[in-house]
Amino acid sequence: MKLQIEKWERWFLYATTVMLVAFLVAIFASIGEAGIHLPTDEDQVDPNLLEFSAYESNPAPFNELGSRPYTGTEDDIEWEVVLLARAWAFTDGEPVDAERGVPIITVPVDTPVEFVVTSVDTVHGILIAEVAVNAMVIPGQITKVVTEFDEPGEYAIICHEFCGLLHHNMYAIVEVVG
Ligand SMILES: [Cu+2]
Repeated sequence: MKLQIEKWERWFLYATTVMLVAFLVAIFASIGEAGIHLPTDEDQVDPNLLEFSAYESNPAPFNELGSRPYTGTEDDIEWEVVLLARAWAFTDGEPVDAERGVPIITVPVDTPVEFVVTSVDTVHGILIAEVAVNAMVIPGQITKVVTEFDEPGEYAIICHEFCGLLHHNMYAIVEVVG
């Protein structure tokens, strides 16, 4: 007996197959071309060993916080900003700005900058709305985001994962200088 499949159902089966293949291709392209992968041990740090203020004895790279020329191995990164997050503040290792009460982090314009961030307590986030920085900051996990600022000026870097009572106060300022 011949199996009867209604015309539109047949088309739906074709469409489903095409989509599954397209998704598989997308997964392999993201691994191969874009280098997107699951976190590994390399991207982790023991959050119990991290101190927010007395950071000098933290595991690397969080023993040297701040904004400076990039020292890593990637070719296309020129500047790095290493930060720590906690409820409810970011720190770049420097005293907070006396007037604003938050860190002001200076980076150069038109330069690929890598932000390297982790949390000492709970889940936080980093969002810089004007550029493509939007990532979770998880205790034990090292968050790395690369971006570039085309215009000098001030950019807010805010926590966008609700992290408790004073979540709305949790931000820092990136000052882009040209
Ligand atoms: Cu937060």
